[in-house]
Amino acid sequence: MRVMILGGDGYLGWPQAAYLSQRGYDVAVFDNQARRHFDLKHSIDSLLPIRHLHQRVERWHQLTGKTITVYHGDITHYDALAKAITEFAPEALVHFAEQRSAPFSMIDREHAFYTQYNNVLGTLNVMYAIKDIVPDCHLVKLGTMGEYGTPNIDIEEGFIEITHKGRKDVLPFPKQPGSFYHLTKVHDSHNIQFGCRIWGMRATDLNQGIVYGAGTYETALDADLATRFDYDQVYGTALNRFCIQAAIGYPLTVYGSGGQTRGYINIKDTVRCIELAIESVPAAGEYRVFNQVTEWYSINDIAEKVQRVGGQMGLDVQAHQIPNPRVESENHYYNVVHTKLLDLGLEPHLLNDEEIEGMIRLALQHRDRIDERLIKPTVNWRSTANQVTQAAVAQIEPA
Ligand code: NAD
Ligand code: USQ
Repeated sequence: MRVMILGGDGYLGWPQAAYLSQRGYDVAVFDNQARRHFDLKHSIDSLLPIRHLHQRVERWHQLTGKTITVYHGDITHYDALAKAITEFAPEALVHFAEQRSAPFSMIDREHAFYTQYNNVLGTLNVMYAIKDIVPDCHLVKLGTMGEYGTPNIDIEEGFIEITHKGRKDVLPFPKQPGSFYHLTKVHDSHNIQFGCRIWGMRATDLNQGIVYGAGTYETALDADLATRFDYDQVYGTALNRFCIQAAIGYPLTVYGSGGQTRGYINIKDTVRCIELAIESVPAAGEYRVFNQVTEWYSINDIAEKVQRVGGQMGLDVQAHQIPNPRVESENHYYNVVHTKLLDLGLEPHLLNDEEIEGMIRLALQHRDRIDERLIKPTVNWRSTANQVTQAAVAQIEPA
C-alpha cells in the first residue's frame, strides 16, 4: 500500500515512516520543516541529536535497503501538496502536519493565528487534494483527546447517544478544548466529518492522548535514525519533561495542584495504532473516530512515578507545585472509552518503571545538551505579553 505521511519529519511522523517502511509499505513523507525552524529561531534543541530528513532517509536505505520518498512542501500551499499527491498517488494519507503545541498557540495573537491558519486551512487543502486527485484515498488524521476537555461524564469514542425531549440520536461528543491549538483539532474534525458526508471521503480521526517515549524499535536501530525528544516548555510534554528534570535535579514542574488527568500513549503504540487504522479501510463516506489512548494519569501520579523511579536510580527528585500558567480544571472526573483500537488488535505497552528509567538514563547520557533555561514555563494563558523561552529573554537581556 502507498502511504504518504504529512509531517513525516516530526516526533511521530518520522518513526511512523520508518515503522511502515519496515513492514513493506511504500512510504513517502511530506514536510515543510516548520518545527526545525522554530527550534533554530528560539535556540531550542531536541534532547537527542537528530539528523536532517534526507540524512535519515539515506541512513534508513543503507541499513534496510528500503526507500522512503521525500517531498518538501507546505500543506497550506496547495500546488506543492497537489503535485506530491498526484505524483505519489497515495492510498492512505496519514496527517501529522500541524502546529501541535498548546503553549505555542497561547503565546499571542500571531501564534494563535498561525496555529489556526496552518492547521485548519492546511487540513482543508488536504481534504480538497483527496477529493480532486485521489478520491478513494483514506485520510488518517491525528486529532487529540484534548478536543473533549474534561467533562463530568465518561468520554465516549467520538459519538454519544442522546435522548432529548423524548427523541433519540447519536451525535458527536461535545467538545470543550483548552487552547487555541486544541480548538484547531475540533475545527478539523467538523470539516472532515462534513467532507465525508458531502463527498464520500473515507476518514479516520484519531483522538490521541499525550505521547511519551524516546523512540521506536526502528529509530533505535541507529543513532542517525533518532526522532526528536522535546523537553522545553513549549513543545515538551509533561512526562518527557519530568524525566529530563529528574536527571538534572530540577524540581518537577507540577502546574497547579496537579490533579489534571490526561490520557497517555507510548510512541510504540502510536505507530501500531496508525497501522491498524490504515489496514481497516472505512467505507466511502464513513467518518470514524478512535480514542488513541491506553491509560490515564493525573500529573501528580506522573510526578510520583518519576520521583520513585529516579529515587531507585539514586537521584534526589523533588516535585514542586508551581502556579498553573494554563487555565484548566485541576480536580475533575476522567474516564475514557477506548475499545476500537483494542478490538482491531492493539496490544498496549503500558507505562512501567523500565520505560521511565530508560528515559531518565537517556537524559543523563545527553546531560550536556540540556538547557535548563528552556524548562520554566513562560507562556501564560492569561497574558498577551508572553515570551517563548527564558533563553530568548536572556538573549535580549543578558544577566
Ligand atoms: P511535531 O511538531 O514533532 O511534528 C509535526 C511535523 O509537521 C513537523 O515536522 C513540522 O515541520 C510539520 N508541519 C507542520 N506544519 C506543516 C505544514 N503546514 N506543512 C508541512 N509540514 C508541516 O509534532 P508531533 O508530536 O509529531 O505530532 C504530530 C501530530 O500528532 C500533530 O498533529 C499533533 O497534534 C498530534 N498529536 C501529538 C501528540 C504528542 O504528544 N506528540 C499527542 C496527540 C496528538
Ligand atoms: N503540565 C504540568 N507540568 C509541565 C507540563 C505540563 O503540570 O511541565 C500539565 C499541563 O498543565 C496539562 C498536562 O500537564 O494539564 C498536559 O500538558 P502537556 O504539555 O503534557 O500536553 P498538552 O499541552 O495537552 O499537549 C500534548 C501535545 C499535543 C497533544 C496533547 C494530547 O503537545 O500535541 O494534542 O498532548 S491531549 O492532552 O490528550 O490533548
